Amino acid sequence: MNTGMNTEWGIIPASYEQEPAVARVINCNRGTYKIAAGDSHFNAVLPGRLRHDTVNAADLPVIGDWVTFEQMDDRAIITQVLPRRTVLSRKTVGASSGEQPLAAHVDVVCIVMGLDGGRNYTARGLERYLTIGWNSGATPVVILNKADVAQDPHEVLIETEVTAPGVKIILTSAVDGTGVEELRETIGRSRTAVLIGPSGVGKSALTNALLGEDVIRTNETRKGDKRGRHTTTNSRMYRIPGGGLLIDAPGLKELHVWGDTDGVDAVFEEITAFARGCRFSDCAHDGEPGCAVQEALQTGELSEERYLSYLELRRELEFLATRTDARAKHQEHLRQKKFGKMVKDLKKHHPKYHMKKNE
Ligand SMILES: Nc1nc2c(ncn2[C@@H]2O[C@H](COP(=O)(O)OP(=O)(O)O)[C@@H](O)[C@H]2O)c(=O)[nH]1
Ligand SMILES: [Mg+2]
Ligand SMILES: [Zn+2]
Repeated sequence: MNTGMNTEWGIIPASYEQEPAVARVINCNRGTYKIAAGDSHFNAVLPGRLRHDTVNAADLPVIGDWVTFEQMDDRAIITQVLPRRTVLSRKTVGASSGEQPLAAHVDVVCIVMGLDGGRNYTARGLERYLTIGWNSGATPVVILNKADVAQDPHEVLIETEVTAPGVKIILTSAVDGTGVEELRETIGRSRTAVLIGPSGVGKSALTNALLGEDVIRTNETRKGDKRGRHTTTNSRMYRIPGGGLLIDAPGLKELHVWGDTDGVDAVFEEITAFARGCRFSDCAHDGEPGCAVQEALQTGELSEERYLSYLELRRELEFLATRTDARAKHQEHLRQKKFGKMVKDLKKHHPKYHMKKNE
């Protein structure tokens, strides 16, 4: 299998290695981009035509994307977004049910939670992040940060093993350096990792620890600042000394899951295992006869919280699937309309068609 070409900015997607100008999006801030190819960096823009022709907003470049470009002096014009090998997405905030990609071509999705109490770590929140982590096509990893101030870090570790079965969990502290080397190894040489999680859990502090310098401001420096806690307003990619690429994504206030229900099945591995014993293969585990999941709930083998969370996440994604079908139909309609107009214009202006008419 052709897996693409390895470069200092990661792996160029297969069959595009020979393109003369391929670069990776390393900074993305409200429609302006920074792209990198080898040692060259360019400020890049998207031509209006490309923006206009993109029917689905999710296909516009995001951090981590591979793009082709044309160089214009010291600037670049993005000409194409290459097919994504993996993409981490959430549902757009608000009533619309569109896809909002957060990072493309990632190998490791590091879900950061803070052990300093409060809402910086909840099992239900973690399940949501894990769902989009699995759905991205990359491998999720859980980072339990602020180990230095945790009451009982090892107890949390055991709890997390239940919430995130089969997922690597790393206990870290950006303050005393615990686990930072393990995190560095996990991200590894020439792989792309993204840090996601609620605001204030220490994503920027961990990035600084991995980079060995304070490149990003953490929230502390902004204390008393009215603009508040959301220090990271854009996404950036960093090269970690010794190997690996790291994306520090903006903190998410709300996490609406995106993707299909496979992600949920991966997060709730024990429920998936019980479900193999259900009488009906399409059992929704919501009151059907002969349901092995319900049975496990009765015997206490399955926790009620996990079960309810599972049903809720499945419901959200199933609802999304019906909306997405409708949207896909609409987009296909738009594409056909654009194509129809193109053919009509062509016929109108092309001499061959005029000749035929006059014959
Ligand atoms: N005690 C402790 N504080 C931390 C740790 N990591 C980050 N912090 C603090 O938590 C706050 C939020 O950190 P920041 O990196 O900005 O969080 P982000 O919003 O996830 O990027 C700052 O005041 C950091 O100094 C840690 O491991 N231990
Ligand atoms: Mg930050
Ligand atoms: Zn069932």
